[in-house]
Amino acid sequence: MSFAELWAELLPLGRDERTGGYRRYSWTDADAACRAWFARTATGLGLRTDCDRNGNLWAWWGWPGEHAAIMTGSHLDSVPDGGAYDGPLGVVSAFAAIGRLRDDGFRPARPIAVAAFTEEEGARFGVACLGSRLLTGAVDPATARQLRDRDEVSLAAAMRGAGRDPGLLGRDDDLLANLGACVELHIEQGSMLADLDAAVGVADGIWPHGRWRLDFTGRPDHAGTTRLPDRRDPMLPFAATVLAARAAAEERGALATVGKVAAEPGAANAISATVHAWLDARAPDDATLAGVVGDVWTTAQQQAARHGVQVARTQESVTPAVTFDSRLRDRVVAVLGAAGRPAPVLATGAGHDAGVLAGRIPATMLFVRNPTGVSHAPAEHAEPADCEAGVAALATVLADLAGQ
Ligand code: HGY
Ligand code: MN
Ligand code: MN
Repeated sequence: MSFAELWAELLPLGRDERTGGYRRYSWTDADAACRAWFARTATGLGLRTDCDRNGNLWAWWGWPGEHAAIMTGSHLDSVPDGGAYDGPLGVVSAFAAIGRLRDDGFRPARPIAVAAFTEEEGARFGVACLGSRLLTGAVDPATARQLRDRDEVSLAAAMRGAGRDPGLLGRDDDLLANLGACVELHIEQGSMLADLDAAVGVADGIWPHGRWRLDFTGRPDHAGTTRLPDRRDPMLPFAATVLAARAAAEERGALATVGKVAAEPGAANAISATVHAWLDARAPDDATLAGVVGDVWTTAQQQAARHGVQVARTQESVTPAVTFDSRLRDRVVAVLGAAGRPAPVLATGAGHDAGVLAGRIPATMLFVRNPTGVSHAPAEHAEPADCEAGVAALATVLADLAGQ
């Protein structure tokens, strides 16, 4: 099947009609529909499919064992009202590239595996790249089983509800031993390729980044009768903390965002009891990231004390700086150049499963041009011709890496 046909089949799954965004959260009905699409597509290509102990999906061209596989793919889950391309572009392109190699009569000397990692966005259970972190042992399985979504459903319960055994979660060295290298294709989540007038780029590294939950606990009371000096309003230190995040990012040349907040109990005419806020921070190096988070935390504590509010901080996930394997990167750049597809090398502030796997196996990424740079939003887009260029580039790279 062509890229366009595969893309069209996946496109309606998990799409919210009102916003036009995707709500593909792990272990939900939308996720199950995406998983069924993955299995159907892989089977149609004659690939053997498998779900690993951590819920990640695999499709194998050739048998793992004698030679370590070249793995590609990405993820199918989304942020709330995410775009169509972040994740799925890498999975669809992987299947399309394999179809193209098959049609060209290519016979891999080493296996090729397509992966779809679970909960890459951490949109339901809070930990980004949860599936690849569990696979590599970067997350403790007992802790992961206890993660809870906004309705207090644990990951263990959600997996059981989807027919999976959460008792099997954890580092999987046998599977990792079958993987020789990772090449994840992804839409660019910025506009560097558009500025460079290039359809496809190669990743150099990923900025260190992480997310932290801040819980401000005050005293709920009446909005119309409580005198201002008597209030312990958690909204006030929260608001100061949002502004501090912006200031710290500006001062240190970093990025900091509070994109999610929940005030409880949430009455318009009452002072809140608690405010939960999530800080996402990213920086060019680990020390700068620590500086930003330290600045924000200092303000949160000072402002909480000033307003008689308690504040607590929980680190939900942190990924240190990733520098992708330079030999693999150079080889990919050379192979694409030789094929008449020159690809510039880019760094990114967005996190990826390839960045987690890079700690265990040589990894690299291909980026596909995003004309506006918008991502994590319904307007995220890539032109069909650029998607085809991505498939061609991925097929070229896979033929090189799996051909000997
Ligand atoms: O949030 C990220 O950086 C990625 O898009 N998951
Ligand atoms: Mn994303
Ligand atoms: Mn992604």
